[in-house]
Amino acid sequence: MDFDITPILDAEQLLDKAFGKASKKTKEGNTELERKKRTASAKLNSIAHTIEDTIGRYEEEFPTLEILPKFYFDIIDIIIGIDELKKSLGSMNWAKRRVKRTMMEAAREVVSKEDPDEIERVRKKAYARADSFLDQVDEELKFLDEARKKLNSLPDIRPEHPTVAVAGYPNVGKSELVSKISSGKPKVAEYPFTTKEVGIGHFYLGYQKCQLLDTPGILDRPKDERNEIEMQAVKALESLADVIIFMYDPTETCGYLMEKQEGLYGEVEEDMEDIEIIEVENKMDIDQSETERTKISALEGSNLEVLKEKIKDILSEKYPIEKIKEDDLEYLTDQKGATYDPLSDFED
Ligand SMILES: Nc1nc2c(ncn2[C@@H]2O[C@H](COP(=O)(O)OP(=O)(O)O)[C@@H](O)[C@H]2O)c(=O)[nH]1
Ligand SMILES: [Mg+2]
Repeated sequence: MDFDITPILDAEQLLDKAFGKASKKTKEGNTELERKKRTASAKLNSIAHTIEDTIGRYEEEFPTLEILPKFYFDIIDIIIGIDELKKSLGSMNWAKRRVKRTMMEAAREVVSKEDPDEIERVRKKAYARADSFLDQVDEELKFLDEARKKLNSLPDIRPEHPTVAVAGYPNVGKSELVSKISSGKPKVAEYPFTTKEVGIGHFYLGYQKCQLLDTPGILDRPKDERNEIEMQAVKALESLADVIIFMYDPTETCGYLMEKQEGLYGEVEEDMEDIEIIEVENKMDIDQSETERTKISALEGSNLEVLKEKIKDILSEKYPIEKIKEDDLEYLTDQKGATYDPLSDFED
């Protein structure tokens, strides 16, 4: 999802906007009194509409929490707080409705007055009340503007696409794999809960677009080294990932003994209870072990097709990945052996 929420004005800015527009409203009338009535009424209506439209747009642009994919719900809870977000959206809606009602009532009252001073008094009182309602939600408006900045900066991860996450200790070759398997250059994104950058790549199985995620700071170290937020992030990832590639470096040039790497595997397996894990040993160009695990070299790109087949086998149970014929494969493959991205011209 790619959020693009417009900046949210605080109370003062909203009032400036609404009062400013209203100040330009004037109406004609057969008598001076009628002109004053109609002008005051038009100003009050204008304020009601400006506030309703502006706040209404904010409400529309924020995601509907009830239908949000679980991954985003979890992420928003981590970086913003679902309860605070709900409360702030509720307050903003309250202010919108109060301002509208106050303006409408005042507009009606103005029409019934026969004294120009009375008309001004009613109008001014309504302005003061609008000011007060919006002032009461100023903090919430400011909170929502911070929230929308966080949402807008989230990397564009699509929960509807099959997702593969790569786990394993630092330096085993996760980023290298993401970049070698991806059909384009992986995007680098920042999540507020990890100091390290997350690599996001895409590849195609048949016509099915799949996401590939590097997960630094989350599944690259033992539990007892993860903080509370990283634990929550692991939960969020669990609702997103369909397959985990757990990468070992049997050469141990990454700096972690195989015994430690196997220990981490055990923890990832526990955390990602319902998710299938493919165990992969990287750096086969340097050395290979005797185990049954899939051997690859991310650096040299060796055996990546074998790995992709394994991913496909798991994913095809959940997603409609059609079996493509050899002919099609040839057509889809360019000289370098990279899979042609058939949908690249139709990027969403
Ligand atoms: N020889 C060899 N080196 C590799 C291979 N894959 C990654 N590396 C190297 O291992 C180091 C760490 O790789 P990186 O992808 O950054 O690991 P990450 O921390 O798990 O993301 C880099 O210097 C890579 O060039 C491989 O298949 N063979
Ligand atoms: Mg990395």
